[in-house]
Amino acid sequence: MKFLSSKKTLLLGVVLLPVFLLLVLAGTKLLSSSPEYTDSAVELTNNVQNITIKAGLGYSPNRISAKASLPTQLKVDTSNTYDCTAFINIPKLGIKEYLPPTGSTYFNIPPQAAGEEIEGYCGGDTYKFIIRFS
Ligand SMILES: [Cu+2]
Repeated sequence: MKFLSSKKTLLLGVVLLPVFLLLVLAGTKLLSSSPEYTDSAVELTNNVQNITIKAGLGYSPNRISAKASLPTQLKVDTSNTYDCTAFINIPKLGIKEYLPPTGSTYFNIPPQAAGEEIEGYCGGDTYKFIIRFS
């Protein structure tokens, strides 16, 4: 009886330990994986960097990688946007304003040093975007 129960315990350990380790590993990976930064919304025209994001139930893209040391224009597009993203707050640029429900709004961003990040928030601080310069 005692032998059987210790064998059972061993079996349980053999089965559960890898499962446990796998879960820990998956959890660690999930925590360490940061959202992907994209430059798909960045376009260089006549040495001006144009960034276009869409506002409406979040900002898209919301992780943007841009080039440092370039004059930059941020274009925020709305299209029937009536949620909190229609209010935009970019503390570093001193911007706090309402966007039209539909349209394009342009903001000038002076050249940024490598490593700088500019964050923008919606009216309720629930949605956020980050432009990372490098
Ligand atoms: Cu919000």
